[in-house]
Amino acid sequence: MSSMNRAPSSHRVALDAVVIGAGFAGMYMLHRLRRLGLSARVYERGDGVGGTWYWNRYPGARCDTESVTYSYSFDGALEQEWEWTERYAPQSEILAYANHVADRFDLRRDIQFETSVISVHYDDASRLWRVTTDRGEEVAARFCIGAVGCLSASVLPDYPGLEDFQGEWYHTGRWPHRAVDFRGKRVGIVGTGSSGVQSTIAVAKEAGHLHVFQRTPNYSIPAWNGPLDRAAVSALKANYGAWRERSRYAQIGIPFTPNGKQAKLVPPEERERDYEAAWAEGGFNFVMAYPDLLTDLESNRTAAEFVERKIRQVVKDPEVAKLLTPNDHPLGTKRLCVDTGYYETFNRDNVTLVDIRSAPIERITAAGVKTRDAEYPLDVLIFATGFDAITGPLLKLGIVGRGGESLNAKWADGPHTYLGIQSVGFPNFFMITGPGSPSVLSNMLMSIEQHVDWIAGCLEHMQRKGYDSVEPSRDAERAWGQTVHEVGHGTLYPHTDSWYTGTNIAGKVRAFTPYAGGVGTYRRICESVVERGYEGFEFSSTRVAAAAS
Ligand code: NA7
Repeated sequence: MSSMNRAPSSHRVALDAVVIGAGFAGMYMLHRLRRLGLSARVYERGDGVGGTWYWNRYPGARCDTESVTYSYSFDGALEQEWEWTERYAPQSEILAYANHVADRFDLRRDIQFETSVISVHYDDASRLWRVTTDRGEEVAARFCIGAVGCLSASVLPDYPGLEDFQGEWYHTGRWPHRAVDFRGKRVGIVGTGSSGVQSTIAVAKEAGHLHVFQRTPNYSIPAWNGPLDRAAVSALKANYGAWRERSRYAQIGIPFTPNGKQAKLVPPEERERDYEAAWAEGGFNFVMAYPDLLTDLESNRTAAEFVERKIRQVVKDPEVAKLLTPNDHPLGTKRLCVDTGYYETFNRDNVTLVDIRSAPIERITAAGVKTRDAEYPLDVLIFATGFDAITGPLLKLGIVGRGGESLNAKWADGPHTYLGIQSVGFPNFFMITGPGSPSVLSNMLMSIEQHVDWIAGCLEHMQRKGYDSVEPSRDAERAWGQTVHEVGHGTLYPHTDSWYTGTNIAGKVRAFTPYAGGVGTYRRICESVVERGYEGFEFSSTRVAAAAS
């Protein structure tokens, strides 16, 4: 698939920009860099575009944001011509869309596939980034853009014995490029986050028997997925611009009109009606039913109790229903799951829920999984055990900035960024949906576009002014870090163990890193920074002595 295939090794190529990752962020970044007349190369470790949607090919993989919303808005013809078939697009269709975009904008000729970046070093003397790949190649570039995604560094549990297992095993985030046959087989899934929920539903339909190993139950909201109504899509497309604009300024990048009430103050019968309506609508907007569900514990409990009642109504075995009922965190503070038929799956005769909180997995054996209480023989074992999220992919790049300071050292106590776009000490290094931006608390495509547009605007500004370097000021970074912390701690998120807070990774510092003030508020902040002459950023030039615009 690669048009650049194997590049000559050990060549030093001077480029304007290197982009790391050819997912939706890297693809659109490349497109914008070209429009600025800049030379760019994208390095991508996979053999195709699509990022998250390239890797997560597990059965049932599907986007939790509706397809008409989770798509690029930068090109009117593109959004008109592409036809989504389902309300929530399956992975295969999103990957087809990514490939369509790559072809349509002729992106592949500047993407080097099957190439991993292994180090990214800033050269103080030349003021260039030196990017090294696993193919022994080193390129020098003025700008480097980390388009590595928030959920791309998959993690396996460290149970002993995996090497002894005689069956097949897979991680959902590294699924093979071939169909895995579950028919008649004994299958185990470890993990009940979004990937576990989606794969459980799909695998249960095929497997001989499925054991779901659950450590922590999470809340799942119905998607009510199904074919898209063509007339409704045509009506939306006739006025797509207005829909996109609403997305851009909505709380999570998905159009929604909040009702403005505090859940806990609403009379119970009225609240029940509101929750029923939100449940019938389905998806993430359930947690938006009242604006205080993620900031007020008492209000949150009202929504949580509603979902808990739904679980009891759907799941026939009361013991299984109890096990599936979350009991250690407010609704939505672990990433909400969105499903079509998850709780119903546990009514099937060929599905067993195994509580590994009370009887933990002790080891993987040749035959299967051994918990404290029993051994489960398996033919296929699926790890839906998640990712080193948000900071993980950036910290794996081996980034060393000005004066030899590594990003890993600088972020040892948690990430420090200005707007989630740049970090002091790493001039001309940009992050797309980095920590300190709404990142995972948003419709990712909308947030990706916003960052790419912002970065492209900044580079254009530098071209106009003759600057060749940009970096935030220490004060701006410190103040933004404080803002992210305060806004985050005004919510219920930081108190829950989750990948949002980094507690799923042993030894990772606990920090709630996304900006939780909303996609729209964040966008306005970024816009006002530009309006004030890139307030908080410091520009310089080897040609023009300048400290700010
Ligand atoms: P998540 O949401 O991190 O879920 C991982 C699941 O795996 C979760 O239920 C974990 O339980 C469980 N897990 C992780 N490690 C272990 C071990 N060692 N033993 C048992 N269970 C374990 O990852 P997903 O891939 O589902 O979703 C990631 C995001 O991708 C998703 O939110 C969407 O944005 C798309 P825990 O809760 O830690 O007890």
